[in-house]
Amino acid sequence: MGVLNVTPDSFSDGGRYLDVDRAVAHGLQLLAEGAHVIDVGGESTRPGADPVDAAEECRRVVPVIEALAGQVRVSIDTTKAEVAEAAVAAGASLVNDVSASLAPVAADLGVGWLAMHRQGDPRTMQADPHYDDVVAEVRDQLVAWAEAAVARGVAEVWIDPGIGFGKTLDHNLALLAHLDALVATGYPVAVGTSRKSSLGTLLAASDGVDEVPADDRLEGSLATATWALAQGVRMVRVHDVRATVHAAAVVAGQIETAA
Ligand code: HH2
Repeated sequence: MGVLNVTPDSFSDGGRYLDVDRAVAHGLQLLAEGAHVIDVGGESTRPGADPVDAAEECRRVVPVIEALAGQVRVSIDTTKAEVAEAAVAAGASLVNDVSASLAPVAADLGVGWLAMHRQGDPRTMQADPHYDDVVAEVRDQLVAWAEAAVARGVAEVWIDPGIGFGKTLDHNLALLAHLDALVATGYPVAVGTSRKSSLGTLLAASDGVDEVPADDRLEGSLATATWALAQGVRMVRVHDVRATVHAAAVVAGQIETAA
């Protein structure tokens, strides 16, 4: 899943693809690089981000989805029913839902639904996240949402632990270390680590700085994406599609040879 943020303020690519033509060209480039799904978003979910109204979000994403949908599967990264409806009318066939609240909408629209775990909302979620057992709590919550969505009639349900959404570095590492617990639920698992702040902290240790910037986190993004795929995760949400496809092909070759 290639990331296409049509926003002024996303943490790593904000402002780059606000123009429709540039956004579409980037989406097509991600397709050419090997993406199977293009995830179009019109509102940043980064910690502290300001909310955007539905009309503005639709204005950003609908023309981009209309241009891409005939050529590649498109998901809509939104938390608003109105935006999901407009995006599906424009050709999107998967609702990527970081609020895990849009299962009824996906059921009505007859499209897939990706439920991501998040503790708190973007403005406050990194203030003081707490779990007694982060892996069990995230897994149980995701399974409860997924079962409810299936009962409502959603035919395609994905689960995602929501790396960085109301989680400390240790929470993120525990979830990545135990992705097998999510895979064992039987629901297809998606994960997004690409360029995230935990990687900035981890990569900084060897550089002797506090945090490496978002555009210098490729090694961490590739290491975590290939780790996730090797654990049985079915989809990784990434900015650097070409590098991820290459890294994943090498790891897949090793796994096949070893089997
Ligand atoms: N992470 C982000 C946004 N959407 N969706 C899923 N399913 N999983 C994720 O981990 C995830 C997501 C945050 O990254 P990004 O889109 O690059 O930045 P921003 O939210 O600032 O637009």
